[in-house]
Amino acid sequence: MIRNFKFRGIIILSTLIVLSSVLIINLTSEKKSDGVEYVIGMSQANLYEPWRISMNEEIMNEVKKYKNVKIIYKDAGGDTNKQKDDINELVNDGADLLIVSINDSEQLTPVVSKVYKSIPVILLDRAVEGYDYTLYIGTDNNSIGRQAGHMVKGLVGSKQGKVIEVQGLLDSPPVISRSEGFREELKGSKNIEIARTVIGEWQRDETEDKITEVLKEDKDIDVIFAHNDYMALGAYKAAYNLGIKNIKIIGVDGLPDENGGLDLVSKGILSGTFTCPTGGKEAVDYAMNILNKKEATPKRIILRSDKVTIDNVSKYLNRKVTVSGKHKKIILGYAQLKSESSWRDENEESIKEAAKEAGVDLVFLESGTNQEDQKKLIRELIKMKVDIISFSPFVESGWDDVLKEAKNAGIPVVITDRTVDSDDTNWVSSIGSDFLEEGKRVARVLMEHCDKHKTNILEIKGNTGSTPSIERDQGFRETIKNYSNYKIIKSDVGNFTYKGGKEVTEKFLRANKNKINVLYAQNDDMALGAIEAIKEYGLIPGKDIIVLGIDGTQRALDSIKMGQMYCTIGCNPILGPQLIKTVEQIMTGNEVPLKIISSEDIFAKDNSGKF
Ligand code: GYE
Repeated sequence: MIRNFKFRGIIILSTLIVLSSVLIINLTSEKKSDGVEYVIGMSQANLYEPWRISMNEEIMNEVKKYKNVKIIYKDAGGDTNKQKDDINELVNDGADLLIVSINDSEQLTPVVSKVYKSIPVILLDRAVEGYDYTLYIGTDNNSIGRQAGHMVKGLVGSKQGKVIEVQGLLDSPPVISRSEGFREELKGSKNIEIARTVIGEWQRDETEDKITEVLKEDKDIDVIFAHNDYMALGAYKAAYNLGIKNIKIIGVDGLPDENGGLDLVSKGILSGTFTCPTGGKEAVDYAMNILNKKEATPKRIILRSDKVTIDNVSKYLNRKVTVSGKHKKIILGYAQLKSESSWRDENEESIKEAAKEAGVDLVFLESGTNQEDQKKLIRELIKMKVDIISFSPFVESGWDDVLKEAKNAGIPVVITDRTVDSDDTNWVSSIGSDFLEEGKRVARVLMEHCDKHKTNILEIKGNTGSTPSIERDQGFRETIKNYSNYKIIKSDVGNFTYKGGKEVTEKFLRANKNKINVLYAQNDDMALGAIEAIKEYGLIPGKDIIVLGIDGTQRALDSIKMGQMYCTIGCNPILGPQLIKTVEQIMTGNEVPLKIISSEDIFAKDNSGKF
């Protein structure tokens, strides 16, 4: 009996295996048979918000350019459980890549993380917790809130002002960020009171009903800031129907179609709106890069959000991007100081190679050692009337003058590697790493490795005032601050050079002997210089002192293999391809992302076999 039962089981199992493989062959052959090479799955949170309808339309229009791509759309109708099912169905139907605009970030994090193990995942608008995705594309919602707050201050002036804030879906990430930015911006304005907060759920009619009730109680409102134009229109209708004409209304999204934000501003219904690009076009563009295994894909792309009022709305309404795809010979000017590190050497090489490969004329000026020297190079490029200028700012502050000179000369500026604290209207795009996260990662690796021991840390920083030096320090300190057994007992400047790292370490060891058991250098060159000093002092790196670095240079990886450095956090120097892609997009009249943030890895002793 048992033998028969087993035999029958084997038959059923093998039938299932045959059937499923036939199905897979069918699917694959079906894809192949109608010339489809790639299937993209698109999971949309809902299609009852105009902004999301616009997102899907953008995706649809972009996908049309690729004859070998099929895209399957799913609409979750605002139901997170349905979105989970939609995503699983798309994967099971053989999608080669998933684009998802998330309904609920927390609930979908494990689902996305699981899919990411098998196919690339592009997140649109809302991210998940952690980094288990290929690429995130969205806007800086805190900045949108701040800009709205700034506009409210301008509309109210110095008199007393009462404001209503209309939020979208309660506790959704964009609502939290927009509201935080909005309220931070208004904190110092004692004459402005946010009298009411209304939850409009992103919907026009719901907002109209709620604002009607509010205005019936209190007509003395000066400004209404709604987190999207759809709700702003609802607020306008409520005020209009009550005969209240003097309330100024601000929205977000800036869609071009009828009753979209641009239309409402041009008709004087809204005092202003802030563009909130959906990222649909960029998602398809990068999806094709990923599927065709083209140059390194960034980890995050932050799209620019512009303020639109009656003064500039026509520019946005008439913006027919003349994407000719063709451009005249581009002359790109790059202003670089004398290289201070092997990272810089690699970065320089990647820019030169990418320009050469793309046929872009590169005027690469390299001299000087400080900000004034770098400004001289930039001014030289302005005089040469290059098409675009790019540079890695030596320090964060003090660039307004030369950036404005380039802007006035009609030369767009792309910031690479490090960033500036100048207003983002003074430059076009920024390409580089998340230095804060790098600092946090070093601390996390340290804490995993020395979780219980008392650790006295020597920190060796890059050049003072540079973004990586500021943010790698901030990220590291933020991560260890609640753990009393991790203590930075000395922080000194090594200027990102091998020599600087060696000298700082020599000086410390002479004065303090082996009072430290961890050395955190903000780049690998300084870490390797420090290791030389540790050995000359008679101590053993990796045993007496754990050495941590950032950059992921080959020499650092070799040092980890030799047991001297413990870890290095990747900081991608290969920014050339992304820079040239951005330069070409600018020259062909395309909108380019405000920030493009690199994807990076961690290289530590316990994963040394992987590199
Ligand atoms: O970490 C360091 C270089 O700006 C990210 O500068 C770059 C840093 C890099 O000197 O090696």
